[in-house]
Amino acid sequence: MQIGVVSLFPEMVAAIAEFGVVGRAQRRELISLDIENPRDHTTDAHRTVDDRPYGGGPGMVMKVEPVAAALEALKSKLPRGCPVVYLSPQGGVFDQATAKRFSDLPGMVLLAGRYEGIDERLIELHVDEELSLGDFVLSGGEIAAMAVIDAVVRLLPGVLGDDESAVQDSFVEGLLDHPHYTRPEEIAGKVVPEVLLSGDHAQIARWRNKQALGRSFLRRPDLLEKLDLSVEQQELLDEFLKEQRQ
Ligand code: 9D3
Repeated sequence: MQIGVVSLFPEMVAAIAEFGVVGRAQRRELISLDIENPRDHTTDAHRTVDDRPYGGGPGMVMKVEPVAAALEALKSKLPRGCPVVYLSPQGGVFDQATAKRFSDLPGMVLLAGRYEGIDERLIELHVDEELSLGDFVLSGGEIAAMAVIDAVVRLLPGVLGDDESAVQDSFVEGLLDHPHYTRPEEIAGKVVPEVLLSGDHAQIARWRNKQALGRSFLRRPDLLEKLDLSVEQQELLDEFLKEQRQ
């Protein structure tokens, strides 16, 4: 997959391709990452990328011409038809389904804003999709672009090893994960649940499914409402809630 990013802080975005899963994907040439700085596409002596908002008010707005030129530079390097995605608090919320959709594309261009955002005409002329990470305030779009890159790249074929595979047991999809434990067996008076030491793989799977359902019910009821629980899952959840009350 060919990924393009427009950012006034290119070094910040480049860091994503140095570490971990995305770093390995770039070294193995499963992805390419091209970053264009609008400042390198200015034509004035001061290299101006922002200006005051028409209508007044605080803050600055990113100018059309340098951002449009940066976008065009990327579009000439990437496959035809790659979507331009603007990261902004006004976008719909990015989720796993969106990550999956992007992972099926040959490329994508991510546009990270700074200041109060970009001139609205850039959105009308060049942006295909506007996405947010959720209802909190960031200082710019770079961290959001990096989150999208991370979520998408780990879904690409061959990026994850068998050990870390993103392919989940279908039973568990749409739920929170179960708790995890490693050695030692006891620490600070806290012990590992006995079933995990039993070697009974059917019972271990049952316990993990029950924990995933119970935690999802308690912490993220919105996730459970989207699912149609099987009779078996409903029984496991009832059992979790009974044990919870004891
Ligand atoms: C007048 C209020 N403005 C500043 C507090 C609004 C504002 C402008 C620009 C708020 C945030 C930003 C920069 N944010 C992003 O570029 C951004 C973002 C976010 O802030 N939260 C969640 N997802 C995203 S995606 C891009």
